Amino acid sequence: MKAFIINEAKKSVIAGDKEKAEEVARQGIEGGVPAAELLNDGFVPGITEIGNLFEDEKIFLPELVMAAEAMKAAAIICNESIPKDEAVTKGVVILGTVKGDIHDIGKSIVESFLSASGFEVHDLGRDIKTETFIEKAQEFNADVIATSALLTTTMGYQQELEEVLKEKGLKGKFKTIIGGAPVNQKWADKIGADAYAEDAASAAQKIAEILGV
Ligand code: B1M
Repeated sequence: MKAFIINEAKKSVIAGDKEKAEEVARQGIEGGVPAAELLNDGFVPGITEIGNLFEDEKIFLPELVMAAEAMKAAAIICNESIPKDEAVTKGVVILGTVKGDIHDIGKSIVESFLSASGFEVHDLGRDIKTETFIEKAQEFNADVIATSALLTTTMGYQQELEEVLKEKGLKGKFKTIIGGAPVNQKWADKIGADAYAEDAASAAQKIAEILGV
């Protein structure tokens, strides 16, 4: 049953079938399949395959958009099923996708994992300017600024954030963590980010590590 649901999840995203993806997500959650498994083993491999087909020009933007809509709808249902831990606050995190970048599916999964792990998360959304990350970090007295970038053309804004924080003398005040498909530890080291996380679960672990909580 579980293997069937997970396979259906993958197929629904590849088919760009939003209604089916929502139905499979609900069935999976109600049937006791953990949201993380539904996402990691079903929906995410589906959207990854679509990304590869798009890169190889075997499908085009309309199909990519339809698959993304199916993926996003399913991710919303999975994310909602992840319980938020409001009893404790391990730290305040400002989260968003950087300027010029509208990819937000992975960022929203990160939000769910961080909230479930006891962090107070202020998700600014996508296409967020460097100045806005800093203003919001000051407004909410944040511990961490967490940025997602999915494009090689936008990951430079993660570097800009480090530079502006330094210029403003705020580099030590706010820790930074970066993520997103084209990003890696080497990039984090190069730009001077405090941490890099490959996925949503490790984002929660890495933030706990850098804050020592
Ligand atoms: Co776009 N896109 N896209 N896209 N898209 C990519 C990124 C691409 C790799 C596809 C490809 O060609 N193979 C390619 C980028 C190439 C490059 O930069 N070199 C690409 C392109 C080119 C584009 C457009 C330029 C296409 C066009 O218009 N011609 C355009 C850009 C728009 C813009 O941003 N300005 C575009 C548009 C879109 C859609 C709108 C159709 C849609 C996004 C919808 C949305 O997000 N609301 C979309 C999608 C869906 C993808 C792919 C297929 C899937 C992304 C995704 O959601 N993955 C993607 C291919 C790919 O990545 N394989 C692709 C699932 C998600 C769960 O994973 O986001 O990686 P991910 O998040 C993971 C980890 O990365 C990590 O944890 C998450 C969960 O485990 N993580 C963090 C993410 N952020 C983190 C932050 C952290 C820590 C971990 O701490 C802060």
